[in-house]
Amino acid sequence: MERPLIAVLNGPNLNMLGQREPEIYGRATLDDVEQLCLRTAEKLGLAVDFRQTNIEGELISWVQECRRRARGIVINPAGYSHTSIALLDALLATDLPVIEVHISNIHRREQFRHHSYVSRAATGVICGLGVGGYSLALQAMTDLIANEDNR
Ligand code: CA2
Repeated sequence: MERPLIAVLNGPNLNMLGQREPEIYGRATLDDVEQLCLRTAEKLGLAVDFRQTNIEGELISWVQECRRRARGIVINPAGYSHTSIALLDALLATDLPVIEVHISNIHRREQFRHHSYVSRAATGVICGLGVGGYSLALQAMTDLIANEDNR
């Protein structure tokens, strides 16, 4: 049987992971995060399409594409979490389970990071657990998909 495809989408500046601000985001690079997701997916029997963009419209187009091809979306919208109603609308239109991931605990940081528009479209939110949050999100997604299949 074909493995369910999960899109793991990353927003702006996450390509710089591991290169600056290690006290906030740790030392893992985005390539390390992709490897972690691929290893986790292998164990869970999922397929992963891992992407990063610095362009809001591109992120929105990828979310729209997921409607046809993916069973779920794991997304770290980065700065767009706090600004983008357009990204929220795209996620709401997918009707897919969405798990929002933040590497840092946005609630312990500046006030402007405490609110995420995207959370309104999220089945669940994981924040503050470092890059391990991506792996946890894939585990949670496995359960969400299994529950859909057993309905
Ligand atoms: O904690 C997270 O994962 C964030 O989504 C990361 C975003 C930030 O705007 C959110 O409030 C929380 C920032 C991504 C930029 O990542 C960098 C990593 C290393 C160096 C510079 C930026």
